[in-house]
Amino acid sequence: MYSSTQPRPEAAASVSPFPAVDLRSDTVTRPTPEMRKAMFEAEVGDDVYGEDPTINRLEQRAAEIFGREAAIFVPTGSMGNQIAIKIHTRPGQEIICEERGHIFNYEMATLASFSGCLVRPIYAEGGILRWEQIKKKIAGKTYYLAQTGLISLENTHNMAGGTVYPTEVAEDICEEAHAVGLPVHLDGARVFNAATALGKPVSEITKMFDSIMFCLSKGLGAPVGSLLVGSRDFIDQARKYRKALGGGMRQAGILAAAGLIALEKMPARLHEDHANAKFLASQLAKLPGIAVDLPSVQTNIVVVDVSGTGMSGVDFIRRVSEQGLLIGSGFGDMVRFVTHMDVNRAACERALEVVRELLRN
Ligand code: TLP
Repeated sequence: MYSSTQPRPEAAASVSPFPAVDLRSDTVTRPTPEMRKAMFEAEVGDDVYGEDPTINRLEQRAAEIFGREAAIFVPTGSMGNQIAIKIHTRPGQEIICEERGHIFNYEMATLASFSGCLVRPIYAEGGILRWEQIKKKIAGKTYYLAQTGLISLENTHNMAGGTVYPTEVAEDICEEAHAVGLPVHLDGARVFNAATALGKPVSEITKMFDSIMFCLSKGLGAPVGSLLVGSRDFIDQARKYRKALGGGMRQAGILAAAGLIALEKMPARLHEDHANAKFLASQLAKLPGIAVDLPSVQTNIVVVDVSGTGMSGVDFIRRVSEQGLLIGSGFGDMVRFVTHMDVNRAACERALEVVRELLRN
């Protein structure tokens, strides 16, 4: 783990003569010229008063695209997830999610500090939970057991390598959970990547969930923002908790203007990132000491095990960063390559050359 005074290995400065290839995350993209123009020209108002026309348009479009009653703009995916958890649960309850899930590992234990809940994690092959596993972890209806309050799924599953829930598996979980009175939240930070991989609209693959969070600032390329989508009543409650968390913004239409372009136009190009990720994975798999589970590379994330190279994940990341390739860390000696709109095939080739060169030496 890294302290605040210690730089993360993936943040190391590049000494390569080439511009860095940044595959740490799809969060690193810069807004397109069209987004910047729209931000410059955005019509704005005070969103805490509900008076920002661009925010209102973005929320309405998100609700329409997901086939739901309402949506709310939030600054980050983490805030969207945590607001949903707060609404669905009561203090003292448990949340079931996959062991490598973002809400459990990367949201600063906010589900404990803000909602008073614990996680009941389950490890699932490829990050894809099945109802058979979940049902065994639901607390019995006994007064001395913390009760299960929520099931949360992640689609795509980030740290499992961008894996996609087969629609029938997710629907089975929702159906069975609802039958025992449990809500199901979707951490859909990259749900448009999932929809692209499945060749289905997001409205179809999310229709059984009680709430959905999705990010504009991952593969869709917006500089800031996520949306929480659900029923009118749910979103009315979310507005209250967004304010409680300090997420009530004012002339945020500046951000929503870029978000609208991300939402309307960027899903259509995600297949390019998926093709680049598959290309990277297939080439990395040929290199000595690097283990890649090729079938798990379904979207824009490639998680590989570098322990066979004799280097730790941290060392591997540092060594490639010195040659201008920035990649991210995963669990243990796993490292993560994420493709996005600011890296093309040539940049992927260059990234591969850096890894090949490192392993040659
Ligand atoms: N993920 C980030 C890091 O925090 C790991 C990344 O680079 O992938 N859900 C999922 C599945 C996510 O991957 C992320 C961000 C979030 C939620 C939170 O989004 P933000 O960063 O907007 O709070």
